[in-house]
Amino acid sequence: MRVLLISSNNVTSGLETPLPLGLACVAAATEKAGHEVRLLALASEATWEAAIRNAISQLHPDVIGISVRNIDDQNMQCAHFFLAPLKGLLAVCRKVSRAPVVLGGAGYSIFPGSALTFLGADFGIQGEGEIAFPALLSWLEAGRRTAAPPGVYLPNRAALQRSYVEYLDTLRLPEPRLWLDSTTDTAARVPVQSRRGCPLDCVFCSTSAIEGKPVRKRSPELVVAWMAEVYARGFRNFHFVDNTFNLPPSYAKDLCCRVIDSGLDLDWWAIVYPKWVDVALVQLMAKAGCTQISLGFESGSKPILQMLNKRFNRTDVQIISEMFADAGIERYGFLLLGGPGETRDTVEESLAFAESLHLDFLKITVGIRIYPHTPLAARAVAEGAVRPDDDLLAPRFYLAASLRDWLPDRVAQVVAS
Ligand code: B12
Ligand code: SF4
Repeated sequence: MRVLLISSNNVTSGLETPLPLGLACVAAATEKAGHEVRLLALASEATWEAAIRNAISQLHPDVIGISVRNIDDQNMQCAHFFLAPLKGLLAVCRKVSRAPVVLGGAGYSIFPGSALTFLGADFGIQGEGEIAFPALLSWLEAGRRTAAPPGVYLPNRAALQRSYVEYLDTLRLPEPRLWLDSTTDTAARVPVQSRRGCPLDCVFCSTSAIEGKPVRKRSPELVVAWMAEVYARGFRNFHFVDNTFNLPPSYAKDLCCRVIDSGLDLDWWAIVYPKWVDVALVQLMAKAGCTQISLGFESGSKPILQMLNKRFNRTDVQIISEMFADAGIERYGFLLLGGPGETRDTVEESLAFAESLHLDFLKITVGIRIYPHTPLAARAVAEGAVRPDDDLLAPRFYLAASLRDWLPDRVAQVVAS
């Protein structure tokens, strides 16, 4: 089959647009299954409509896959809902092609039923696409005679239970030629994924809908061999997109040792959970080329950390933050204010705590995006903050009622100072 894969992430609200690693993974698996594939990354196209028309008239695709990475920008003060412009994109595909349209991607996976209905596509795949998308193509080729493959959503029909690939090595990272062409800026940060899944169950988190809970790993040697291949094309900046780089710590250390042994001169960024970090890991990360980490501690108040189901305390954050500072690694801290139980006192405690860390950068978010099937969603329904039948696709946020008139201004004041 001829397959056109479109990265719809043409977000224009001033956000950094990441290279489409996820879609490239699907492209690699689809090509391996014997199909002809073209990947169109709209983020790098000035005029998306002409780009789609051109691609369709050149390829005459039998199937069009669209990657929906973002639903919104998680910004309660001025929420951008990215699915509305996506409807226009789908309309252009429909106008010039009769190929069925399949949705997938991180954002889509959180809302597999409601996003499919909203966008009016033919199929959707929740979670990783490397197995399910080629399976869907085979099913379409065979004339749809059996039930749709696991993980595939049809309009108004729930999917058969999806499964996860346990050994990620069976899903190879995509070859650079598929998505890093001669026009890609070699200064860009190339996303790299060594693990999938997060078992930590923070009350607001959507990750399990995308990647599942168990941590599934690639062999460190394969990850580093892949980075070397990308490096050989002139890229030295990477971004580990794993949810928790330091989980499990033994794996993180092994990965760093392999990078060090490879002798590659890398500069990379990772997401660190402020627990299970020791000096040895931090030193290995620094030696392997880590220059920046994001440290999502979210709060500096004990009851709020407990309410968010965080497994660390203030002392953990303090000690770990200092370790990274001592190693010369920049720390981007994140506060998430306004959740259940938050009061003016807990907010002030968190702000003072964040200041005491002397971070290199601090992002403060007011209000927590509510995702389906999370403890936060259940709480918001129980408190009457959202209706039980709200599918939460259009962005909804939790903000403690007593803080609504005060917190946004207080944070604006802090940011301005
Ligand atoms: C790393 C990360 C970032 C990094 C990206 C760095 C980089 N250079 O790549 C940074 C920090 C820059 C970032 C920024 C943002 N992010 Co972010 N990010 C992530 C994270 C943790 C991993 C994404 C990733 O790369 N995954 C690895 C790849 C391999 O997986 P994948 O893309 O999901 O692809 C797989 C499947 O989805 C599927 N698939 C993908 N495409 C397709 C297409 C088809 C047709 C099919 C069938 C299947 C399929 O198959 C792929 C392979 O298995 C996710 C959370 C998560 N765990 O997914 C959030 C996430 C995607 N981000 C999110 C958000 C909101 C943002 C921001 C808007 C935040 C902000 N306000 O700035 C910006 C948007 C930036 C932009 N312009 O897109 C949300 C999106 C949900 C939503 N509400 O919209 C997520 C889901 C986090 C969350 N809250 O749950 N992000
Ligand atoms: S640590 Fe991060 S990915 Fe894991 S559950 Fe918490 S917020 Fe989600």
